[in-house]
Amino acid sequence: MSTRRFPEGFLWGVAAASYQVEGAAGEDGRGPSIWDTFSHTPGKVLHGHTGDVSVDQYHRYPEDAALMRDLGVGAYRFSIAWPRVQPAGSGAFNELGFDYYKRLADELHGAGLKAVATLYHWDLPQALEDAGGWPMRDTAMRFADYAAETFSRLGDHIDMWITMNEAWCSSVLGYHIGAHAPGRQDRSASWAAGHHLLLAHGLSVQAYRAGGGGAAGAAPIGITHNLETPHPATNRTEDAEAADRAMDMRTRFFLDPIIGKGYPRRHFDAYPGETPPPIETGDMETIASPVDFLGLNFYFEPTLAAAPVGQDGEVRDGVACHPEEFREVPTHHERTEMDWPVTPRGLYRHLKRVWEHIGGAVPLYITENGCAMPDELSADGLRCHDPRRVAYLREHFAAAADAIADGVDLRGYFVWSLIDNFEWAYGYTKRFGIVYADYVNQRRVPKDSYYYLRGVISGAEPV
Ligand code: IFM
Repeated sequence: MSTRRFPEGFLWGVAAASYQVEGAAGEDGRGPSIWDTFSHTPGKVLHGHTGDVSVDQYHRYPEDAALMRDLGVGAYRFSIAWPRVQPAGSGAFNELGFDYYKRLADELHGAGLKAVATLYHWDLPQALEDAGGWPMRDTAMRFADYAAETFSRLGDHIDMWITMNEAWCSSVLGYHIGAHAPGRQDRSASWAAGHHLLLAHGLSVQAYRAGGGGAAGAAPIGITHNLETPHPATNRTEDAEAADRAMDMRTRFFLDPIIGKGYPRRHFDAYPGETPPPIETGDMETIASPVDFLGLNFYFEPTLAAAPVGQDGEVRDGVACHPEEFREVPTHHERTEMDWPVTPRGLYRHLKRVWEHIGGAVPLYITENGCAMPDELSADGLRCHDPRRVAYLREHFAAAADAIADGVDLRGYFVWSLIDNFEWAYGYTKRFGIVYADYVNQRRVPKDSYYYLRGVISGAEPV
């Protein structure tokens, strides 16, 4: 029997994000976001799915809070939809939007949970995208205003703040690859977007420290990244170098400025025809404003090999080219419905490497971890057996416990997700929840993984 333990006070939680679960897209004065526009554009999201209704958490949050109370978690990580509280992204704020998040936080507190709020989980007000979006510096200024107002209106209700979720996705998937809203394809624009997302983070931390945090201004504030610490496919030097190069955009670009190390310049040098991010005097100091913790979203550890530089689809000497000198190689690992490899020991390595990279400067939280599996309801409709998710969680929990035992200051772990939801460009085709969502009648059915997590939290299940 395993003797692994999580420390006293370890914060267990579940996570979700506004556009993925709230629905109520046109209610109570909410403005349109880039994800409304994107999902309503034919061909952008599988089957034309949208977040218009989703799992209707906007109306069903009491039921979801009760599920979390019975689960025994200490916190719910949700996000605030910027266009719900400031419909046009500048100018007037919407009282009804703030009211919703107050009700949600009160319900969570009543259920014995902490309210962990993310200020930006990708739903940029459409009006700001119309004005140029994240590649424009002004968007960071608008975010700082939105953040300051939100701190002062909701400060008494929120126990922990996260400024940004996965700025890599917003900048690279949104402005370079185009698979996410707003669907643009321009690498220089994505670098500018990345810089402005980080600047927006730094400005909002400064606003918070300057006293915008309300009575609860003592709540910790941090940022969540989906960093990658890839594994080289072989021990050949070129593969090790490729794995290291991949860390420039995926990890160093987003993490190093936060810890005061600036951008990895060699990354921009590798693309001489393109424009590096537009950095103004003082920006790097702003971005490096001290945070209280770093949130990490971890799903898998990629295995990378060197690849000849070329366009996607180009093949040279029998090897597929890649625009960035590295390619992901197939491995023996089990794969999830997202076609992501299941690499729990990769989580151990990731935590250790990030912890060493930041020199132990701030505590870590796993703010997302989970998997999409082919879940189905039992014949009687009362259960959902998801043994592969249970195994996935068990192995990742073990890896996290081992990292703690080996010196990493990991303070909490949020499973993604509380409930099946809108998985961005995949619509509702990927189920990440530990609670099954019946999208026809909005019935919630806890999966076996829900009961497993409950056992881990109560101590009944060994890790
Ligand atoms: O659903 C997403 C979430 O919004 C951000 N992190 C990854 C999850 C799974 O793809």
